[in-house]
Amino acid sequence: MSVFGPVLERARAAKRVVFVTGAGISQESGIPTFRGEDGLWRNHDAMKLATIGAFEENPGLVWEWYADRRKNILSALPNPGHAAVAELERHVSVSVLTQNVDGLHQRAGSSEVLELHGSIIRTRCTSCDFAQEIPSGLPGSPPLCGCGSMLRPDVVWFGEELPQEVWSEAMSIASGCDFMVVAGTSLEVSPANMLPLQAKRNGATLVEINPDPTPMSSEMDLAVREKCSACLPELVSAFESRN
Ligand code: BV8
Ligand code: ZN
Repeated sequence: MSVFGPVLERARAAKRVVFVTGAGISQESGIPTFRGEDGLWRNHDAMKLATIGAFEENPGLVWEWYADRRKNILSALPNPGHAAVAELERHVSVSVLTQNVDGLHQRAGSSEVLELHGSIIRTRCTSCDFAQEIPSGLPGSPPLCGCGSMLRPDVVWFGEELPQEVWSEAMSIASGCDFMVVAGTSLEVSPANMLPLQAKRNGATLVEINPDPTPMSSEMDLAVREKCSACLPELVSAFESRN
């Protein structure tokens, strides 16, 4: 019996599947989560570093922290969890609303990915609209834009608003889906943690994939207490047997 047994029929009948993912789906690619024992919060207080205040106070330290994380991310590979999400597109329409900034869903082949918290692979200017994939080996920490202002990682820091167009698109995708998989996220961070309730309000079936419970586990139709890479490939076969 598949772990997805209780929701198999609804999975097979689904027209639009949405994944809301967090650091947990990338943990098996060797990228530390935020709150786990190997978490980023452990070595640095990421709550303090992932903020505009920290960058204004010590741009060099924040830039180095991101450069360090980016190096690890660029050498990481998508894992079977990311691959299964991408594979599912062969059977049903799939959108990925990710809190991750590591680009691994795209590298695994997912075609519709909304980066709610931006991307560590992109840099943008703190004053003009210059933005680009990180050019390697830029001098300076942080490097300067052609306009003379500092460059910064193109991520959303705590206390910063999510890009308006990304957020409203994510809300409309969540409202329009009939099956949502919440994978690898503690659902601690808002407003991303509002997406599952938005989907549920509009009649979607909610599945949580997380070895640990989250504050929204009681809202889920099914909680799979497993790691993403262990069970997501099984979800794909559930859709496959539909065709
Ligand atoms: C906003 C980019 C409004 C940067 C990130 C009090 C004080 C200050 C702020 C607040 C506050 N209360 C609420 C807030 C708002 C704040 C917030 O939610 N804070 C939380 C911490 C309480 N939110 C914001 O500030 C947001 N903006 O609200 O703006 C506004 C309005 C008007 C004007 C101005 C502002 C912006 C939030 C975005 C922050 N940026 N990332 C960077 O990466 O450096 S968030 C960061 O945390 C990452 O994106 C990460 O993804 C995200 C959430 O964490 P998770 O992904 O869930 O990761 P976590 O480690 O927590 O959990 C991993 C889970 O996976 C665990 O449950 C684990 O069990 C599981 N797991 C582990 N291994 C596996 C697994 N599951 C499956 N398989 C496995 N193998
Ligand atoms: Zn500039």
